[in-house]
Amino acid sequence: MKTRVVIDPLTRIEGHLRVETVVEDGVVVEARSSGTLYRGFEQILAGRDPLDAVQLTQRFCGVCPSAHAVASSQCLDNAFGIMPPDNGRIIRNLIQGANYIQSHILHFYHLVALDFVRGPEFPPFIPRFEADYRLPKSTSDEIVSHYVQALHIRLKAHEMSAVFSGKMPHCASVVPGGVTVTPGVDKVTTFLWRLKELRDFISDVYLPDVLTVAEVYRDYAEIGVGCKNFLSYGAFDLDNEPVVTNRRRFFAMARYHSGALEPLDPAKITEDVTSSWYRSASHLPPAAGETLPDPNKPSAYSWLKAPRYDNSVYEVGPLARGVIAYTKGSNSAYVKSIDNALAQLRLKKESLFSVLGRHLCRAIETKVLADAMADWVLEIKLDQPTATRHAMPDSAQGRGLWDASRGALGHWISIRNKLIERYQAVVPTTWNASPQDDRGQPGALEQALIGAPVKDPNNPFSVARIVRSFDPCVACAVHLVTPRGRLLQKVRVI
Ligand code: NFE
Ligand code: MG
Repeated sequence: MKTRVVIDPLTRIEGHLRVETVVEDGVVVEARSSGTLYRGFEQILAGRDPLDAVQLTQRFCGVCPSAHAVASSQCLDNAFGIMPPDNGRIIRNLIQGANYIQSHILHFYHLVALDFVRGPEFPPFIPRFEADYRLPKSTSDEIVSHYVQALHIRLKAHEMSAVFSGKMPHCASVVPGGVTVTPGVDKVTTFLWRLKELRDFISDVYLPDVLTVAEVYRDYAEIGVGCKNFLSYGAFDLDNEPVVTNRRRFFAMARYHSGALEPLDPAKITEDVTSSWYRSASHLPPAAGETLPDPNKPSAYSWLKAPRYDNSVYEVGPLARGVIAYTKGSNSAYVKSIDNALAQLRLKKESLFSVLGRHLCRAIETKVLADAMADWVLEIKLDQPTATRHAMPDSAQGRGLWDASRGALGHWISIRNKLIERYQAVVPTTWNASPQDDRGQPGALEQALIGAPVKDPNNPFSVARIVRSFDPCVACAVHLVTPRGRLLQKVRVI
């Protein structure tokens, strides 16, 4: 018997995501992921001063504004033909690093832990799917206490960012050419002090909690597998090479396709709109992208477009970065941490392609990154400049390719008469939660759902766990808000 299971909206994520599955004999056989908001930022940007893009694109989202600040300023660096000096590069990395840390801690404790840990009997811990809580009460209570501690820790990460970004969310200091902040001993020590507290929390609380949950939910190392193609633009620049595909990054730019690492050619990225509510042409590269809404398009079911690389579906995010780092082997701390986690959980490398693999890689990269940031902050040279000057060209094109915490983030600009002629962003959740493309291939999240077990269609907790393992953010992904009914959680079984 076929049963249609609709979760709309899928809660505890940013924005409104609707997930519809068809379940047959206890297994998902069809899945549709729909971004249900249209935002229209790309239209807002057209005709404005290019320098506004760094501030306006940060308003896509309050969770990952730092990534938009960096991608947008790198997009303008590229259009202006400039690169930041070392200090500008390092301080952008530190601002972005602070945001990865807070975002990953937010994801585990506040967006996902309650899928696995039974909280107390009052909001926000209820309502919930009532099934499959496996941890003893004492362990659950301890992780719930860390849920509260994590709220304070995220504040520290925001403060750490604000030392150099001026404020959080929505940084003030990131500009084309670098950053406007003047570093001093006071800022470096304040940053280091906050970082020490965060590193202690990551090593002593966050990573152990993820491993504790993983141990009792080891079957989720085989659930939510996905397309097994991974793409990352990389992040955290280690040199000032102008050509981004040649630049050395702490997380490497690469693709993992059919089990092997391949270079990434950004010219092969296009966005299909057959299943999306747009009347613009399908299969356009983002640099020539158009965003013309058509809410009555019959073939469509999402406001998200479907980004594809060389017509293939790719997953982006911490698992993509983890698989690339592990296969490449050049980031030894990352490789070692993944090996340790797999050994502790008695899992094979292939188990990374799963719900658990996404959570493990997210926690591990938080530690590896926070450790590296302690070295980076000491590379700042207090008497050196932090920004390179630019001249506004009459006409230019630029692109910024950079991994946000949730994965590959691209900004593309076209400048004409010193104004923005066209601005396009392709964000991580658009890659992951995309609908079917022109060839009918389901998106990465849809593929992860197909084949998943759903024992009781009235209680589809496995679907929620798979979706949330991607850390979807629909605010980022569709860029306008239309009012909708404020349903807390609706599970419709037809
Ligand atoms: Ni709204 Fe974002 C990140 C970006 S996700 S959180 O990380 O860019 O699509
Ligand atoms: Mg877009």
